[in-house]
Amino acid sequence: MSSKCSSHSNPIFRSHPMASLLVAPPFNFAFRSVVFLVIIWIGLFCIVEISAGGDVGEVLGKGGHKQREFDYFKLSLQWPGTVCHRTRHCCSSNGCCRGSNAPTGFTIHGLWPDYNDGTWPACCNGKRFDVKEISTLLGALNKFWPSLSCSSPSNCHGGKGLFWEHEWEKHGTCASSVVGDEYKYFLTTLNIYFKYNITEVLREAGYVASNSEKYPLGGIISAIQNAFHTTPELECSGDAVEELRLCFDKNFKPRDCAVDSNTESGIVTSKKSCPRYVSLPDYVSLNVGKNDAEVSQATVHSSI
Ligand code: U2P
Repeated sequence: MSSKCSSHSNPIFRSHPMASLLVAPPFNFAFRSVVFLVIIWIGLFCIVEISAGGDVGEVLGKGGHKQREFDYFKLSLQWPGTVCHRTRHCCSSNGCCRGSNAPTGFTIHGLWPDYNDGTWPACCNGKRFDVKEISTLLGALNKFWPSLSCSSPSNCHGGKGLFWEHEWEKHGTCASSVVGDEYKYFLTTLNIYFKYNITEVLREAGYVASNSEKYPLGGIISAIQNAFHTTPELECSGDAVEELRLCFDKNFKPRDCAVDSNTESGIVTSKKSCPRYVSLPDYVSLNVGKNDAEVSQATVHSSI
């Protein structure tokens, strides 16, 4: 018996590109279910990534999941003259907005435990940041580890908070086997930053903040190699140096950073790559008020 409803006899089913979906209901259902599940899975993955401030290379440990022990430290510094250039409006928590008290040399971004394969753990033990634990360090932190933005970065618990909260919860909790608790994470980072004074090394080599000079990238790298026997990692925004990173083994002896896929003999080739000649822009600070440094300190104290 020939059926008039047979797909073979119906020209619509034969010619329409979606015909195969229409003629095979069980397959159609299974296929749609798979697509649906894949979409849900991708969505959930994105939510977790975004809420932890995820980046390529990050091994997530939301909820304090155990992650493998890290291999080395990366001290990441930011050049305010470049970062602050993005400031469109001011607020008291933004170090760029301190008028004549705005930072002029490299400030701390974070001390990051990293893996040799170019990835890093994040959000490790589920502990929460408590600003009271670092109350005695706030003067130094405001000066040398300021936020250079008005936005509140994510913490590891689905919320937002201070820049220090983001750095400690995301990175510091993964370094506790070596550095210890929250207070020690900040103290250790400040000490390393003071000991390996990149701004000073560059100044001595003649590389100072300027809005007119361009410096050879090779010269900057050599100055640091000569001073600390290690090769820094550099990131730029255009030709302006934005970040400079120094790596250390777990005894805080300088070592080279893991070669990431974007790096080729010290010259980074990603979109943040530095050209052969770079600048160290001088920042003309926006001003939130006449006593900006105090405003910033007060902001932190009031949240204790
Ligand atoms: O480079 C973009 C962001 O990725 C995170 N990062 C990068 C390199 C690395 O070795 N470790 C690491 O964590 C940083 O994220 P943040 O701490 O700012 O959230 C970096 O800014």
